[in-house]
This record gives sequence, structure tokens and C-alpha cells, in this order.
Amino acid sequence: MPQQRYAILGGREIFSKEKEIIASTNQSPFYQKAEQEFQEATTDEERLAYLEIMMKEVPKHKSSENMRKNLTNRYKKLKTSIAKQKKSGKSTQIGIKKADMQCVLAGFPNTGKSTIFKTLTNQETKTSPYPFTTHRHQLGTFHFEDALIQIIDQPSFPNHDKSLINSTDTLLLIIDNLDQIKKAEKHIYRTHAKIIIIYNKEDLLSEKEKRKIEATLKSKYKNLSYVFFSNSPTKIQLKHLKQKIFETFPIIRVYTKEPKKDPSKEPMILKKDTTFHDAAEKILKGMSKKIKRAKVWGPSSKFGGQVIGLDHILKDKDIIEFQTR
Ligand SMILES: Nc1nc2c(ncn2[C@@H]2O[C@H](COP(=O)(O)OP(=O)(O)O)[C@@H](O)[C@H]2O)c(=O)[nH]1
Ligand SMILES: [Mg+2]
Repeated sequence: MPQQRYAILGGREIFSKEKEIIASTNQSPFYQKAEQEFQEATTDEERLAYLEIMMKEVPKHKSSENMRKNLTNRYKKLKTSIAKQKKSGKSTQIGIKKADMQCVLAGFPNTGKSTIFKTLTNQETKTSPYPFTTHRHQLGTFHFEDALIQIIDQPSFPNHDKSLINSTDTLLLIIDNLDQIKKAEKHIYRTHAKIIIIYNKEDLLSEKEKRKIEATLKSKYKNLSYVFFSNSPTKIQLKHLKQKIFETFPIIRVYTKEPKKDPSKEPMILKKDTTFHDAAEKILKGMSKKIKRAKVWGPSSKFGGQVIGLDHILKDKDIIEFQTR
């Protein structure tokens, strides 16, 4: 269990108060992840956003009543403090802390960015906007399998946030018309992000129109990844989009386990081509020196339970088990 916990917290020691809270009830991985983000957040707006996830994730049963109260109090305090800062005209926004996996919505007005944000995050943007000082960004998260992905909504071109577009991993370019691809170029040409074109409002297209659009995308924009979408996607369409987004991130998920126990539910999120040595160090600094014996199951193993050395390169969905001295 301690290993798993460390894995979730990325090897960081947490504040003693939080420790107490975690220890008191067994929280979901999503809660724990949000809590970690909360600890690392650099602005009150972000803290508020992560608190909101924590409040959503905390179990509703009696034993966690105190914890819920505690969270609600913190939430209220933060809200008040943000409101005060706003009134005094002090900016609270320093920057959005980048999550392991981040994607950003971009596109021309009314293409359906905010609707997609709502669909993916289940966040009602109208009723609970995250009040960044700029009144510009909406920060949310969604799950793909067991990975937590951050998504940011922002104003349409040409009022978009240039630095956000340039710095993100994955750009979701929302269009409802093919001409918009060319027109978007001058707004996004500096980005190093992977780009997924989301052709939105599929419901407004006839089969014939859709085929024509697909043919153009395949011939004129061969190198671009695209997907059709609408405001009433089927479960499969929704999963497909999430998967496509997930696959743009250069990361792998690795689960840890202790001998004779089940693997952790929450994976460690690691860069592609991470060695077992670096994974151990991410769990806890100095850990790699303490490894006595390690085994791996999954894609990087020749066979289940293969004994590995520190230089073993891990793959997505590996399970590692190790004993320490
Ligand atoms: N028919 C149709 N309308 C949509 C779809 N998605 C969004 N809309 C509508 O398009 C308008 C703009 O949506 P919004 O999400 O605010 O666009 P944004 O400006 O890009 O954030 C709204 O009236 C939405 O109801 C869709 O998939 N199909
Ligand atoms: Mg919008």
C-alpha cells in the first residue's frame, strides 16, 4: 500500500493535514490526483477548480461527513478570498499549471467549443464557471480509462490565448466548415502541439456532404488527424474522441504492485521510454538503490513475471512488482 500511495502522489511528501484526511477515508484515485494538483496549484482559481473535483469525488457516506464539511469550508473560504482579490483589482492569475496531459480547445466563434467542453467534462460552464481573472479560461478534466486529462476552453479566434496555444501538448481545432482550417493557420502556426481537427455539428450534415468533407480531409489534409463530432454523441463516439486525444500524449501508464497483491488502480503517468530506474525514482527519490528484485507483466515483458533490471524500458499498461531491501 505505501508504494501505491507514493505512486499516486508522484513521490511527493504531502502536507500533514492532507495526510490525515487521506488516511481517514480511502479516497478514489481521482480524488487523490485532484488533491495532488490542488497542492501543486499556483493560483486560487486553480485550487478552486481542483477542490470542486475533490468535492465531486468524495464519498457521500456518513464516515466522510467531516471531510465533506472540511472541503466545503475550504471551498467557501477560497471563493471569498478570490472575490476580494477581484474587487481590489489584484490579479490572481499567474498561469494555468500544466497537467501531465493537457489539451486546449480552439476555433472560430460558435463552432461549438464550449459545448464540447461541457460534453467532455460534464461541467455546466454557465452555472459554475471557473472565474479566472481574465474571465477567459475554463479549466476542466475528464477521464479516459484511468487517465485524468486536463482540458481548457478559451475565447474564439482572434481573441484566443496565444501562449496557451503555443505551449499545450494537444490542440483540438473545432471547425464546422472546411475553410476554417486554412483560416486558422495564422492563429496556430507557432504551436508545437499535436492537432486534432474536430469537425463539429455532424448532425447538420447529410451523408453526401459528410462523404465529400471526408474526401477533402483525406486528400488535402492527409497529415491531419480528424474526427466528426456533435453535441449529442453516442457513447462510442465519445470514447473514440477521448481515445484519440489520449493517444496524442507521449506518456505511458504503469501500474505498481506488491508481491501477492493486486496492482494499483491508479497508474503512474510516465514519459514514453522511461526505464524501471526512473519509474522507481519517481515513486520515491532514492528508491532505485533499494530495489532487491523486480518483475514485469504486460507489453514490455517477454513473459509474465519476467525479472527485470533497472535499465528495463517500460511500456504502456505494464505492471511492475518489486521488493525493496
Ligand atoms: N446543430 C448543432 N449545434 C451545435 C452543436 N454544438 C454546438 N452547437 C450550437 O452552436 C452554438 C455555439 O456553441 P458554443 O459551444 O457556445 O460555441 P463556441 O463559441 O465555439 O464556444 C450554440 O448555439 C450551440 O447550441 C452541434 O453539434 N450541433
Ligand atoms: Mg465558447
